[in-house]
Amino acid sequence: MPTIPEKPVLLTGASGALGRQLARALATEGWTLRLTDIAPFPDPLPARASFTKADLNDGVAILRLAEGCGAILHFGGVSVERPFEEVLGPNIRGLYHIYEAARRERARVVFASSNHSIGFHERSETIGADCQFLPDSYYGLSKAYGELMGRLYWFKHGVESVFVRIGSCFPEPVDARMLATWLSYADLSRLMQRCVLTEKVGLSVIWGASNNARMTWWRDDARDALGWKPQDSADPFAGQLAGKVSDSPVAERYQGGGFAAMEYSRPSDSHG
Ligand code: 15L
Repeated sequence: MPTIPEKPVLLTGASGALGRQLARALATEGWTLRLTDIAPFPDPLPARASFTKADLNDGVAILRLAEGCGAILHFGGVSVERPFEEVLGPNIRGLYHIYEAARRERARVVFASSNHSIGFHERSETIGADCQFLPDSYYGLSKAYGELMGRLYWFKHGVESVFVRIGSCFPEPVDARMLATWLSYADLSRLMQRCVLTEKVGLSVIWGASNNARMTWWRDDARDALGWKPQDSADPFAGQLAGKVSDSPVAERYQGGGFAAMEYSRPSDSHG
């Protein structure tokens, strides 16, 4: 089984928290990386990596960056809830530039989607990867849009995609919700390796959470086909975090937590 991709891999959002982790981890595996972000890369450049500052709004820059790449790990764009106008450029137009570049290079896209694309599912539900999109924010809506764009480019152009609906990828879980949603950096890095190195992925969806006992919300994804088995777990943090809940009934009701509660104004008599 190969451990190094044949062609360079483009990583967008390289200067963000997850991008920096992946740049370091994948370079250590011997990968040749092309890093890009709108912000400067804050770390020493890893071996075999180059960095180019670019805006996802700039389609020509993205096409150039992707030249000769076999896969695009798309972690760029706005990563939290922002006003619609701020999400539009990087997350909507930028996605189009990523998929156009992938089409031209016949490259695979690994898209950092989010649990916020389905965040209005209730915590009492268990949903499969083919569940309805229920975005909880403009940010979550942009992730659902990205997954739909991937479907368009697969059926129309044969561009493969893995959509990773990331839960909460942080150094450690920090509240009760993350006892379910936490994804360790190491599990993320191992997942990215499987996303790129698996021979065929077609259209695949992965729930991006570690092996957490409280993760009863999500099931039936493509992990077995990709050969990904999360090894870390939020469980050892349960004692200290189980009581760390928010004071918002809306946040506690829905899988998206605080994102669902933000700017929430639905009258209670409109609930089914
Ligand atoms: C995300 O998609 C965000 O990028 C991250 O900041 C967290 O809020 C995470 O979801 C989460 O749901 O915990």
